[in-house]
Amino acid sequence: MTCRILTLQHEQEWPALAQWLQGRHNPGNGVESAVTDIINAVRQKGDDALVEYTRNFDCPDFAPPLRVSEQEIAKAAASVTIESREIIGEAAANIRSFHEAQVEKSWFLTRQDGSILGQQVTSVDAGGLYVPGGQGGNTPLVSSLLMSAIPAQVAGVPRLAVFTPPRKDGTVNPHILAAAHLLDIDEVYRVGGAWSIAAMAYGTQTIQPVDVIAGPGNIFVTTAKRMVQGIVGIDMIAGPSEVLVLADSSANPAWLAADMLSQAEHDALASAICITDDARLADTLQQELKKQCAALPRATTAARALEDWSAIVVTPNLSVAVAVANMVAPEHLELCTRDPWAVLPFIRHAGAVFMGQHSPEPVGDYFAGPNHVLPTLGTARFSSALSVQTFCKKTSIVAASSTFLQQNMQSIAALARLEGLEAHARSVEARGKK
Ligand code: HSO
Ligand code: ZN
Repeated sequence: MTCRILTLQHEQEWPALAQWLQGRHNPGNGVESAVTDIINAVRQKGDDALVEYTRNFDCPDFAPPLRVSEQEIAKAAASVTIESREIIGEAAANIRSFHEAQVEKSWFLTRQDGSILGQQVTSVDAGGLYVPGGQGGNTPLVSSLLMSAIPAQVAGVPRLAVFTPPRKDGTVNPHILAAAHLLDIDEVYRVGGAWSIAAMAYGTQTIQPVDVIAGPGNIFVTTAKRMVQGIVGIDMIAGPSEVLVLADSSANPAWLAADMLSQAEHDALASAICITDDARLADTLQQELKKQCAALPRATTAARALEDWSAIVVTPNLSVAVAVANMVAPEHLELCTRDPWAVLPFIRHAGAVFMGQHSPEPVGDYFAGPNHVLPTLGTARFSSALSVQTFCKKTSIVAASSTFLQQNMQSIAALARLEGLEAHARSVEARGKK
């Protein structure tokens, strides 16, 4: 019960590996039509639909209110240990200082003719933050709340609303509430699933719609986000977790196995790949994976991910390993080589890169500061981590001077007439008349 070893010899074999991993993308039969029904029900019945779905999927005795009261949030925050609160606070501070460096300023430039042109950055008015309850409440992703809320706060979003599924007894995990409390967020709904995404996009009797929805979720949540995209903005379509470890003979196989398992334990559809130029390392790593996986509390999930979507890939040299890694464009890329900084310039596509032996991926999941909501399934070829920009937009500013208008009036009118748009031409020419 461990993952396969593949030996890549010929260049033609590389794309197949990347394509195979995309196979995890398939949402399976029925997901899209089920989600369409859910969205329609929420649009028609509002809060009643939310209560009904929550009863059916999360908590059989669920009853309104949907919103968690401020007293409940404060009480839950007080109920967790001081150590937990301090650790959450430390992580939050690291995440905040990293995201503060992402802030983009508005800018203006002045032309010789006195015109001013610019780009003004503003945040959206409201963000909806999804926090997965995690497989029956077993893995409440407290860190994911920090990762979506903090960039939104740094962007200056005035209203943030958190959505998370209740546990079987109708309550929300106290650590999630403690994190919300620490971040001064008081709008929390004990509503999850695809129906919460519909509520965020369209609103209900008691829930105001938002402008951007962010945060990871299961296939139903993700499919719902894809369907409401355009009505609202979304951070990304995030798939199951993945890590690609690029290693040479200097790497420690026990550590590599531990890092691969850290992603494998997330989800049976998670993927953990090691690409190495050292065939001996591949064998030892395979043994380590077997041994360490068996000793994990979530061994069944991790073993499925290892068997189905993971591999140790042996390449003739390190540059082939880099080429294959770029083709996969993984969510997380660990460079466990003698000189990771020498490899970095050749990395073209990855959500986040972890440099060297002392940067195991979970450091980034929780604490380093960069965001852990990252592009998956090869989408790192064209997209980036959740960031302050997820919650911002840019407005172009045009302040033409009269000199500019007089000098360019004829050209503008000519272009307008070339397009057959006479009213456009007259709009500028009107300014030329005395
Ligand atoms: N590795 C996950 C994020 C996470 N890990 C949250 C632990 N908690 C994203 O791929
Ligand atoms: Zn993780």
